[in-house]
Amino acid sequence: MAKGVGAVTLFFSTIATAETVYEPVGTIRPAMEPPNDAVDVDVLVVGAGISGIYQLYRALEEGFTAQLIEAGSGVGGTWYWNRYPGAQFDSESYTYAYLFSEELFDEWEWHELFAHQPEIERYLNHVVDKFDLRRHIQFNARVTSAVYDEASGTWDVTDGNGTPIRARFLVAATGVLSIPFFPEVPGRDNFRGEQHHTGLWPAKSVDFNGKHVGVLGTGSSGVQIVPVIADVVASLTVYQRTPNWCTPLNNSPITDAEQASLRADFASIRDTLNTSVAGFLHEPHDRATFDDSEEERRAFYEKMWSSPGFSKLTSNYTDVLMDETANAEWCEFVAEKVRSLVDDPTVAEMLIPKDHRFGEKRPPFVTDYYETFNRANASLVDLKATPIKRITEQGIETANGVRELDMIVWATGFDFGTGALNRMGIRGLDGLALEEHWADGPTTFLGVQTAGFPNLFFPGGPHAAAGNNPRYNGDQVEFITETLIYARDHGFDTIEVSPEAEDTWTAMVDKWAKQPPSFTEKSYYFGTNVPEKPTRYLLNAGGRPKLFREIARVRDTDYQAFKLSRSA
Ligand code: NA7
Repeated sequence: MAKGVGAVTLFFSTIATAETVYEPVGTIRPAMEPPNDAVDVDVLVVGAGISGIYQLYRALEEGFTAQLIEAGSGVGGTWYWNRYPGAQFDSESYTYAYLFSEELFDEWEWHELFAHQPEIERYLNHVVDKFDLRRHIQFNARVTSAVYDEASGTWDVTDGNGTPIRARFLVAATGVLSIPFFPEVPGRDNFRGEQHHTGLWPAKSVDFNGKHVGVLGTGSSGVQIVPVIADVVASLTVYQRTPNWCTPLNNSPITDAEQASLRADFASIRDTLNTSVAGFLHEPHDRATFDDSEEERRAFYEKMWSSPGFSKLTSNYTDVLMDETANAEWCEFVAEKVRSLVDDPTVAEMLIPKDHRFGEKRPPFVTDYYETFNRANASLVDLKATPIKRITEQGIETANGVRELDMIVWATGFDFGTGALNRMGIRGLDGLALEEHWADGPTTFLGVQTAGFPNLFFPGGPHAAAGNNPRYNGDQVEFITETLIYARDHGFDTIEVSPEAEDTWTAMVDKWAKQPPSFTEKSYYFGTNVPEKPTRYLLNAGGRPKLFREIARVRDTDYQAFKLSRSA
């Protein structure tokens, strides 16, 4: 499609007026009515990740005209950009996937309990094609400015190609892990070899064969890539500032019998996932640590060690995150495992966290990570003992000298939560800049709206998930869609949360962020990984129960938390 105002207007007016354009595909219904004359589109979604795709689907299903713009050239969001070797789910595949269509659930067979990135990307492409969403998506378009026009109650959005779009509602589904963070290490541009950030991994295949590779960072991304490339590289140097409590992912193929039972159990799986506290299927345990004898505890810890992914958090002893002694005992068990897996006792000690307890930071899940350090070609550098001085043309210089490298992998994380939203040029009432409104950290209502920015929603952004992300983000998309329907049914076209409702929700988040079990400020969930970012909790510390309760209250009080009006 040609770029420019005319082309975009034509595109939107075509989809809005020709009923036949919406051929019934999947469960999407035809557009019910043409859009308001003042706008090109009712709902403009930004970002083709899991939340954005779902929001596009729901908006169309409810008869709104909708369009999605995406910076990448394909769908997937996080699962499009993070295509580094080893990238994979650590929530069970079928619990992370969409649940809105039983037909989709039935026909898609996940090959692994924890799918790898290529399969995830294939799945999301399948969803987009099955429900005929692709023609509503404009790729290679990054939003550079979104300005609210109070008179018309609409958003004027421009992308990097200069294409303007006027939307009634702007849904920024831009994700929490979309702005890669590079630490301020002098000389990064001087390096003559290849360098890649895990969160911006190139689409073309990266050749590790016979190369001397340095991996910086040992969060979830670093510990996933390390064991996968170890076989082919000439040497692998892992630069670790802080070790994490890594436990086995315990991935496995999904057998035909398991596929059949997943299909048969769809309704109960969906019900559990739609209501469970953390969005997983894992059964919570019913015993506290010291209810059991030492021998029973040992056997239980072994069971946990062999259990899939997050069950070490969700199905562990009930007090493991609450009670210091209980936590310390589980940590000691994990530490012993590390010592048993790593041949060199000095390296094993380096890999055992000393500055935080299990669950105080987001725990990564691993496959053969610890064992990698038994290889002759792998080594671990402790950056606390020997900090990086600079990147040179040849490699990385620490207090111990320069290690020459062919490639540097930056697995150094993200400007989490607010990074993307604060960079979109969002201007609300009276030209208020979102990044100024949030200068001390984000303030939201339900993690979907902020006062002063009418008709702007941001599912899956700050104050959203703490658990299996698509489940929480899906709750928010559902709530946003319901709110748009409510406004339409009552003749309103402007929706803005009241400052009081926002203050109450934000105060709840800030209060609960400090209650155990909680992440510490060492966690990037407080933004402390990015210099000069305000230290403020970026998730919904009240979790899903508080979200459900507040959504019910909004319904029961006839949307009192919002100012609903009709634009001039
Ligand atoms: P994370 O979990 O934020 O990990 C980033 C890693 O990079 C972590 O080990 C950091 O060490 C390290 N880092 C950051 N800055 C530096 C500097 N300046 N020097 C050395 N090391 C540094 O990001 P991931 O991509 O691994 O995971 C993000 C999420 O993706 C994850 O939680 C899952 O949800 C999936 P630190 O711990 O700060 O000392």
